[in-house]
Amino acid sequence: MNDLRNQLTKEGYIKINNLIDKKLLTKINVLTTDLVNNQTEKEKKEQVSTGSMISVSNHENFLSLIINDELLKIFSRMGYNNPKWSSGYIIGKESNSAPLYWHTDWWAWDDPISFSKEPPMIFVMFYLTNTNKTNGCLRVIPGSHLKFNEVHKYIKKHHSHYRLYNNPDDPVFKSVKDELDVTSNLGDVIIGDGRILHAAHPNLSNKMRTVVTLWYYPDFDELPDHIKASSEDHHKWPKNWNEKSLDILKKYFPKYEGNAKKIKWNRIRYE
Ligand SMILES: O=C(O)CCC(=O)C(=O)O
Repeated sequence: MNDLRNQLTKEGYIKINNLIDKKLLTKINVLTTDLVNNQTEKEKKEQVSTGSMISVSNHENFLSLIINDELLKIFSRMGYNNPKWSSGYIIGKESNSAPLYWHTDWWAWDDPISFSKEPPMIFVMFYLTNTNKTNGCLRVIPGSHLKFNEVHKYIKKHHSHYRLYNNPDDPVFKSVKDELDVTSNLGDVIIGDGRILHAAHPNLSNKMRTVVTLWYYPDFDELPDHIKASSEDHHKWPKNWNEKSLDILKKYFPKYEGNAKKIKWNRIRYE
């Protein structure tokens, strides 16, 4: 196994510096800033802790990140030669906004696959500005994709509850001793095991801080049938893209046509 794959397996995340064309990201940032600013007051109130949650499937321009040659080369270096993309969000944290709560992105915590060494699902984060502790960079608990951590015990409710940021004193928003800040520069990507505990600092700067997070199944075809079947609820096939873009996306979109029974989603790890 190569270094990147080793590090992802051991720590639960990796950062690749200077991978994505900065001009492309700057253009995308203009679009995302518009989209975030155009949210309704209701949407803003429902997403105080996360910041905006706008699906990339609504906008064709995100194909350049979803099927990005440089990213695919990294996947291939890691031995992921047949990755499938499932969904993604534009997460814009406005100036002076709240911290993001501790969470994992994985959804099958009742299933034994959750405790396998290899990541069933990964996230790829493209931050559209440089990030640091002041403007809301990512924080992670290295190793928590595999090992149970005290912070797992803090997470008791569904995301929709924590998003409201009703109780800023809840420990899900707080810094913890095992956490590590993952700062980034424009052009870097952060790839993480979907099971790792992660959060973000509040954005205390006077500028918007946006990340585009995309989720992939690095080895979809190797997953057990009931996981493939259940994963469908995560997939966001775009409705309004043109035929050419959909045709490109098709090859990277997960497909399961068997009859396996879906399992119940569980986003909370209890042990
Ligand atoms: O907003 C961030 O910095 C992190 C986003 C995140 O945790 C996620 O997309 O799962």
